[in-house]
Amino acid sequence: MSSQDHPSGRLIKAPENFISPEGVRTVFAEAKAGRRNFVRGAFAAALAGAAVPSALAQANPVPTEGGDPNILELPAHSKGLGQAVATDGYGKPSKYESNVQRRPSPGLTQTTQASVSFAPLQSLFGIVTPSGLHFERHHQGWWDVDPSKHRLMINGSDDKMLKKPLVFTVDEIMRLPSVSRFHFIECGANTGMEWGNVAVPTCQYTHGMLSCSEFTGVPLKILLDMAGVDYKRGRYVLAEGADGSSMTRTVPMELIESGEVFVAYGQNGEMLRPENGYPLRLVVPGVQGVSWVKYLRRIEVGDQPYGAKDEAVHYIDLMPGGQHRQYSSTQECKSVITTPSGGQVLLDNGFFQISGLAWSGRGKVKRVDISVDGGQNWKTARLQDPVMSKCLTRFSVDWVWDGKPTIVQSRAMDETGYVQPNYKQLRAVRGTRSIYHNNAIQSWLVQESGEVKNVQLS
Ligand SMILES: Nc1nc2c(c(=O)[nH]1)N[C@H]1C(S)=C(S)[C@@H](COP(=O)(O)O)O[C@H]1N2
Ligand SMILES: [Mo]
Repeated sequence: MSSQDHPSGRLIKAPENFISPEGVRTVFAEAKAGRRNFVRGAFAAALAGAAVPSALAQANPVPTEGGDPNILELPAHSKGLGQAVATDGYGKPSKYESNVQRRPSPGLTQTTQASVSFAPLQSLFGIVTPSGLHFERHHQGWWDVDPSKHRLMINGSDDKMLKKPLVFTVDEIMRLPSVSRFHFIECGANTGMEWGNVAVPTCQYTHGMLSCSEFTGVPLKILLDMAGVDYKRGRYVLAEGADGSSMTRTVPMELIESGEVFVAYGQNGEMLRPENGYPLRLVVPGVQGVSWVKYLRRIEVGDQPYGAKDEAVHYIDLMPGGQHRQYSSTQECKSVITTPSGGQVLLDNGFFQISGLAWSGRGKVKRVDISVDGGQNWKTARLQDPVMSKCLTRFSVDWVWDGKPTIVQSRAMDETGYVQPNYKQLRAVRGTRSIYHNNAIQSWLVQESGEVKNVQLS
């Protein structure tokens, strides 16, 4: 199909700017009662009030007669002298892109330190998340830690686990042989608000606890080898962060022996951002975000899982029948269409490129199928190179919207053959009361008005 055969559809971006700081405070104050309903209500009210003006402001229609002044009248930037080099020693995005922001979800948490901000997936291209837009999850606020004072200790749970406990400075870590790899990080609670029913309006909030970077660092195996770890005894490590949240997580030794787990200092070509764990964080590809311990200060080698608070009380899956599932760390195959997605408005019938992201904690994405009729028919999407293991993959498919209401969905498959489930399949196994590891197929309803809405098919 050629796009020339069809008029290209114009689209209004998702109105992510719609909740004022004051509105957010109000939502916080009232969020305690019936949280899910309240959050949904607040979004609906804010959308109704603010979406239309901001949407109109975004449009700059081309005049139908008299010529286009944007061409006919030379703008200042074509006539005058531009700004000097290094006006800004560290460059920033265009002022016209100021609504592309990571955002907290109103009413989700009681404090802003033990909280989360969501990456604006609907505004991003390709697979890399700009570091300043990387989602954040802090249990006790973030710190800008002085790297000259930061230390990483390697010790054993007893004398037999390793020959010699070691302490590294950041400089010492940075002298060692390094790797740079692209990986996604997804919080196990991503899409968690949607377990029971539809809760939030846009893909920033449904899927934005997801980001992807090129991380640089030293394989943890190298550090453990230097300490003379006994790999027969030491089958687990405990990773500990330096912030006040006492974040500690068990990582099985197989993952470390495979060479995949590394102690990162780099993110997208520069040092890690403070919000993301500067100066050192653990990268555990494919595993839920909580194990990617930030401000990493200690690795203890032991012979059994540690059952730390963030493994015994939090980050466990509530299963049907009152069962709990512990240590379900892998992020299973998942995908989401980012255009068109909730909160956006399609202004015309005609050609659109459907585009989105797919990922799997078990390896490469093998295939993504798209349905534009609520799951009756599926068409295989294009995967954009590079397709990398445990990394986001960008997919797209050409689509001509006939103006009728329809539901668009994406369904990813990974190289193990695992297929992303729909909500019915997922709930049959997992019930509806969990928070973590919701990887169900996302449905976006394109209404006749062109407005796109988050819906769930039962
Ligand atoms: N030290 C420390 N590490 C931490 C956390 C934290 O609060 N403190 N949060 C964890 C959780 S739950 C997630 S999802 C990821 C989030 O990483 P990000 O903030 O870089 O997106 O960091 C993990 N590592
Ligand atoms: Mo998380």
